[in-house]
Amino acid sequence: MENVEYARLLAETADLMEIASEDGFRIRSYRNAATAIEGYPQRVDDILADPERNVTEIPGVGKGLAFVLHEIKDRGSFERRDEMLARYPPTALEMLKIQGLGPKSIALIIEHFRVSTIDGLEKLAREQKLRELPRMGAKLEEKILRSIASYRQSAGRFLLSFAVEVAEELKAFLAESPGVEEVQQAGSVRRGKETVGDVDLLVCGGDPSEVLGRFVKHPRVTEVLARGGNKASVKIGLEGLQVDVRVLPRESYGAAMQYFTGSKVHNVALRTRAIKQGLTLNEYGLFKIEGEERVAGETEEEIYRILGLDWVPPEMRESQGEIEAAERHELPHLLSLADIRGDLHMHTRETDGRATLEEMAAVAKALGYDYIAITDHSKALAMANGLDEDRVIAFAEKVREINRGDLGIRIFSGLECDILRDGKMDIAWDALANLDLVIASVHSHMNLESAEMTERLLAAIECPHVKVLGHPTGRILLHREAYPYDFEKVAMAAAGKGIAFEINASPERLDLHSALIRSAKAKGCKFTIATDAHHPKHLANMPFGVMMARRGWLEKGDVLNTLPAERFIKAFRPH
Ligand code: DGT
Ligand code: CA
Ligand code: CA
Ligand code: ZN
Repeated sequence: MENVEYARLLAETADLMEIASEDGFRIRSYRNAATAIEGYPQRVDDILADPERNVTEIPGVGKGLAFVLHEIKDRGSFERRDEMLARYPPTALEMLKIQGLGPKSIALIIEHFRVSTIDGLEKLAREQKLRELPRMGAKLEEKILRSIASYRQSAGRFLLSFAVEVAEELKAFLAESPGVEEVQQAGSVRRGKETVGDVDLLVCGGDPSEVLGRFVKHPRVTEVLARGGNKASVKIGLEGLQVDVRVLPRESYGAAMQYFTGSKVHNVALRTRAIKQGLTLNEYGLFKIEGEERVAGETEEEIYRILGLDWVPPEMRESQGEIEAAERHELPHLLSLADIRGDLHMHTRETDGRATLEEMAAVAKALGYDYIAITDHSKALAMANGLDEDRVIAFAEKVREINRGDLGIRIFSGLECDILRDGKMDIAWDALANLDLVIASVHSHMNLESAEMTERLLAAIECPHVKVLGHPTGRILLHREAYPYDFEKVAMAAAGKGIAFEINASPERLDLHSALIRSAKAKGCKFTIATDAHHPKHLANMPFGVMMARRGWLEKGDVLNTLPAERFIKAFRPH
């Protein structure tokens, strides 16, 4: 069993215990252990199997939890989980994913109506029955119906980061098959879409039946959905992510890459264009309609070239004007990961991060960065032990001191300062003035009306010390929608003041959406890309942020942390 699976059983049980309004301490200890186990570099299975070791070495895992982990390893569940599942069906867990519905309300709904599925919940809201319960009304019913709709849209989709991890592992496995020359990702993973429906892998060379026969026996495969001459579809792990694998000869590999990378709308546009030239395009190649002669197929480049187009980077293949730009030879020269010189959003033990400034700096240095900004939380986030004015000032002083030493990487003193409900900064301006980089972020009151949120953000960027708007729409992929506000108006104001939009590279956020990136760029805004790391390993998430930037057509010049340190720090508004 993988660590994520242990973590999931614990977190799930904590959720059910919350519905049962059990002791908060127990719930927290399960949640903390789940987080620690998920991020632990060694496999719980291996530790449990080793008589020389004890799982209590994992932070947050005490004796009680060690016992639970052993039980999970032995029989795939544990006593408390069984108790909870006897009381509530697993479908109750799904109800927790509906925004606007907390565990207390769910308990009430289950008790009162004996309803514990999303379908049942939807019916109750439609029939206006939820309002019979205390503290529930028409507004909440509407909200629940909206949340159910958005939940259904995201159901069956997975985070890009998870899909990439699975794809990389299977790619390496497939590449070891005899005769295989090349294995590539296609589909939405190659396009860098923030959530994906399934993983598409294309294998070049090798005997299809041999390659696929070996593939379906991979230890992470839990179910074989389909198996054809040159194609197999399987499900992976408990999560049930689908993976499609196709094995192709060299002569049509480029055509298959083009076709299966998509997007569907991009392909339709391309095929229409081919037809106008008397050509037909499919997954086997580009052919003359008359005579069926193959004119291209081995590489994507030749297909685009014969169609009179520059090769279009996969992230742009969404039929958003890229074909017209490729025709005019005006595709942007997209930013790449190697252009990034520093990471600008991260947390340390001072607040809710897991490592020290020095540990974060060492990993950032190993990644080849010239600089980082340490941006812990401000005091409004009391749960995270956010910094008050005194700690802000002391921190800025400490960073000046550190930079006099020889850390080998430049540190900027920063802060992720909460934007209060009224748009004021959570920290007094004269304290903020000591810092190199203030990121302003919303972490509370996310359900304001659009007009009020717009005013709030406009007020926030009035503060002359703010340089970046952090995770600008607050979305949590598959969980929480972006909060609504007049984005264009805020982007216009931000551009005027020299405030950058952050592209948050944390895989659960990937906040900003590509359409908003393009909209902000059109208004003259600049951007930063940053990981929002709470652990040194999160610093490795930068490629996801770069992918989002590429989906938003950004070039090196649009992104401030491509600049050398001295120019970077002067690139924002003047104080
Ligand atoms: P996903 O998996 O929902 O995140 O999105 P994709 O884009 O990976 O979609 P998927 O896996 O269904 O198919 C992979 C690509 O194959 C898709 O982007 C375009 C191509 N494709 C699939 N079905 C069709 C089709 O009916 N027509 C055309 N033109 N292309 C298709
Ligand atoms: Ca796909
Ligand atoms: Ca697919
Ligand atoms: Zn934040």
